Amino acid sequence: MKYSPLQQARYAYTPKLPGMLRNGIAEIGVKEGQETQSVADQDKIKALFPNTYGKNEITFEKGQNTSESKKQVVGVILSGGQAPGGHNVICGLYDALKATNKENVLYGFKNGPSGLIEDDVLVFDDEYINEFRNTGGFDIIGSGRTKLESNEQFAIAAEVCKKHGITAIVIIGGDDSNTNAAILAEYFAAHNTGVQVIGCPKTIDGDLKNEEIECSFGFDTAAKTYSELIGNIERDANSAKKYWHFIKVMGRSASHVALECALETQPNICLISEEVAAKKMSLSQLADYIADSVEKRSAKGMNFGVAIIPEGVVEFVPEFSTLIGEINELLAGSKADDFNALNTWAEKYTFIEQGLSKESMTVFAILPQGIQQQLFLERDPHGNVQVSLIESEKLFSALVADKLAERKKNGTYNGKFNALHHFFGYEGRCAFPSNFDSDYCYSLGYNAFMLIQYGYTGYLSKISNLSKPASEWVAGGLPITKMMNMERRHGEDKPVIRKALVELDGKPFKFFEANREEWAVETSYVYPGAIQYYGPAEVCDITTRTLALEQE
Ligand code: FBP
Repeated sequence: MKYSPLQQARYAYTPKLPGMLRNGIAEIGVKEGQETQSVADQDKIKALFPNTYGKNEITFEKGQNTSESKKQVVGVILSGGQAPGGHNVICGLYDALKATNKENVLYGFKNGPSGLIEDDVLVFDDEYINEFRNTGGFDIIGSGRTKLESNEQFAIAAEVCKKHGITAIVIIGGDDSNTNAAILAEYFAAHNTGVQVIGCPKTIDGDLKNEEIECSFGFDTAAKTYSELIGNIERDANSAKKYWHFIKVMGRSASHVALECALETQPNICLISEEVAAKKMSLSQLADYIADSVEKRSAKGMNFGVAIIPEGVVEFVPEFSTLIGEINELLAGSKADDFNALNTWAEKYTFIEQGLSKESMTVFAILPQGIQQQLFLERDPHGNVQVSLIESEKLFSALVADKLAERKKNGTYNGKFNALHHFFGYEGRCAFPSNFDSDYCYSLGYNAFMLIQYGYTGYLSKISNLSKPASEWVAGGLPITKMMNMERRHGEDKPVIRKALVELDGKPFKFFEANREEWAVETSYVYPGAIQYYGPAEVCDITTRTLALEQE
């Protein structure tokens, strides 16, 4: 394999561990904190997790290692979408495991949770793992979105673990995967399998966080990658002065990524889905809001600008989510075949007109035809519209163009509006992890092994104090049940980790809110440039603006 100069250089990078984990395995002691309770629905969660509920919080500290010395055989799984730094979680886990006992073994289950059920596995050794140090991607073992959630699957998992003598499983995933990690931990404990389960918080979306887990890994690198590109586009826009750029950024439902990019680049517009839902904003209001900025800038001679659109925003527009619900109904079961049997768009349009409520038809009618057709093309395996595939950047620019045409007719606007469209998503998920993500992920993996070694199960590996230098980071563990509440999913009440959306009274949003009016009219762009891996710490080791503001 041919390596780029940067990849070769990154092999030599030594990730920074929290100060308390730096003295060698023999000097990592443990301190048990308070007993924990779930964030809500305590009685229900306790009843569902009788063996793993209410455990104590854990902090590691410099001291005598008092863990039991037994051979550990650990299996690791990467679950869900890629996030920069996943390889380093595995490297940290491997290094701690081998530093504790050379005989310890690390298995990697391939292509996500299905690897555990299918017993599709590899054994890590130095040569293999060294290829992946400080690199992006999940190709070290592959990832997948199969969910481990049924007792049948858990029983097979227990058999596979028994076959390999596995003592612990580490699941690297987002809120759903870690919810399932907690359920698996409970199952293994209830069935006396002797297999521990530890989770690690992953997702570029940044929505697996709370008072305890300060951020999920990958968010830092992905947001910085998108911000670099947005900054470059801003500078291009400000040079050519002839385009409005509509940029959709990834983040399936929460707008943390969009908000972070806005804080880093100060664009003219950034929609925040959570605000759209809270204020019950309509598509027309949102289009007017953007058109106001276009008009005001045009009046100052600036027929250019940049608007950031979060990937999931349309789902937060109340009228649009009602429309999606009705379309799902309209095409449920065999009705989809009737629809597909129609030959022309005109026939299909009549079918839609007859099936939708008057209100939803009004929303549907204002959409550009391309988006209308997308709504009927893209279905997930359950037959639902895949909202994340809707080209919302094109939707908003088309709606804004309509608004501007009206304003032109009314004589309030006389500018030029040329829109260009971008989607930044997959570009950011496998970038070389920033120094922050390299260090954070390695620490998460190293720490996960310490939790295993000390016998804990149903815990999330936790590294905190992240806005400070790594030497001041705090390592420990958090019982996953502490983050859970009951939510209605697919018609049933289920125990789940609460998803963290952007808080409208939180400091990151407040900062954005206080500045956005000025950014909408002036050209206040900031150009963050590419992620730097070498150089002064204030350039290379900075965290996100979100984390800095949250921990101010
Ligand atoms: P995870 O929640 O699994 O980390 O994935 C997040 C994400 O990157 C979203 O931002 C995006 O909507 C989605 O994955 C895309 O999924 P896929 O890779 O299946 O196309």
